[in-house]
Amino acid sequence: MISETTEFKSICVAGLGYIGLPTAALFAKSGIQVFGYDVNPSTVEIINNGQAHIKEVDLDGLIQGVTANGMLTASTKPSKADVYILCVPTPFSDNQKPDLSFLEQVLDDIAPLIKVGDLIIIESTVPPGTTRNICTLLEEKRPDLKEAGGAGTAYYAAHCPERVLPGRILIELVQNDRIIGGMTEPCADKARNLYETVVRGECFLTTSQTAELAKLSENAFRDVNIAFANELSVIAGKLDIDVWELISLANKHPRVNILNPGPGVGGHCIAVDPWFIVDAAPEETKLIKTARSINDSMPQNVVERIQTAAEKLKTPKIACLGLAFKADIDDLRSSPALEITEKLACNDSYEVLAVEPNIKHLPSSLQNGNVEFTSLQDALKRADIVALLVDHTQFKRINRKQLLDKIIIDTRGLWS
Ligand code: SAJ
Repeated sequence: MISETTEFKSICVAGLGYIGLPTAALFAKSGIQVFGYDVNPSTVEIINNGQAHIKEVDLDGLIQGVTANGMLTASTKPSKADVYILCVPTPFSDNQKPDLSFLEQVLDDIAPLIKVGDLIIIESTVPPGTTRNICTLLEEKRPDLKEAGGAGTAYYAAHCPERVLPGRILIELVQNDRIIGGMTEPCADKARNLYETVVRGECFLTTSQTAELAKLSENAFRDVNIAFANELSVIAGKLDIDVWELISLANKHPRVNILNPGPGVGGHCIAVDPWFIVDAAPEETKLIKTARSINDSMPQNVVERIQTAAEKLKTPKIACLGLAFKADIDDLRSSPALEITEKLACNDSYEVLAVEPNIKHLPSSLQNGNVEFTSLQDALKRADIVALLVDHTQFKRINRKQLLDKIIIDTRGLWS
């Protein structure tokens, strides 16, 4: 049923990934007709069959419901709508420059469909100034929109960054506060009206450029703080001090809250977004750059610890527990655990036992001779060295007696 309380009757969501699909489903559930659009035909097929192609808490049931009642349909082509929400990836290229090609492709696709009064929202994380540049590009493709007054008059445009945590996406999409960065004030007002149909958190209005930098700053803040914890773990290792005890004691101070060290920072957000700030202000980002390089050096640091332990053994059997970039998800993108396992797999004298309860097959980068995809119990039985790379729930339940005769490399502080 189409909601009677909203001025928006239809939304076209571009990019049906970790953000686009839950966002599309949530709006569809609120009673707005949603047309999802993704370049990947198999993604489209799976969604139209009523399933989610990604693993996320409670998403399967939601997709089943909104596709069954026709409120969400997926296609490889965009459809005309009142609102266009852009949720495509914005990675960086090899030289750490932002790659906005997916965003520009979507703009090419939707530009002919946009009509006077439509709202365009960029949810993808983007470098400062991108929303303005996208509007300029749109107006080059559609001079009629420029002649009719451009952004804020002929059409509306805003950057409304997503801020949700994988594993809690459906909860956080509704509960988190939202930054609404309008190209103009009427643009921000219009975008707020849209989000207020599903968001229970507060919507804070600002300019598109401030919203862009705010989103990048959130992730850079976390990156810098994790880098501090990681640097401490290297220092503590050198001084033979237990970093977990150290941090827990330091955190007893009322104004200290050190994050958790780990095998590095993965995923497609925190490990990427700080580079967008560096690109915008290369000379002024010394701390942000250093944090990135500390976090990027952690997988190699873990590999060296495992190599040192393996030197004592004739034919080392190494269990790599976890491949995902963090606990209880199936996402292997930029995963430090995967990078560590790949590096170990390059050594022919090792037998590598890879355990990842959230996936069904090994990724292609690990499909070579000395890596075996196996169960947790099998790996624990056979391994000489157990490297805990991800703190998945299943690993938290391991009976400590099973580890007594093993060399343990615990990168997550589970067995400290
Ligand atoms: N990590 C640590 N130590 C910690 C916390 C995290 O090593 O104390 C590692 C994780 O293991 C993982 C990486 O950092 O490899 C990133 O994990 P995360 O849980 O910190 O963040 P993401 O990438 O899942 O989601 C982040 C969130 N941003 C912030 O918390 C500021 C999320 O709210 C954003 O929506 C998301 O990025 C995004 O899409 O930008």
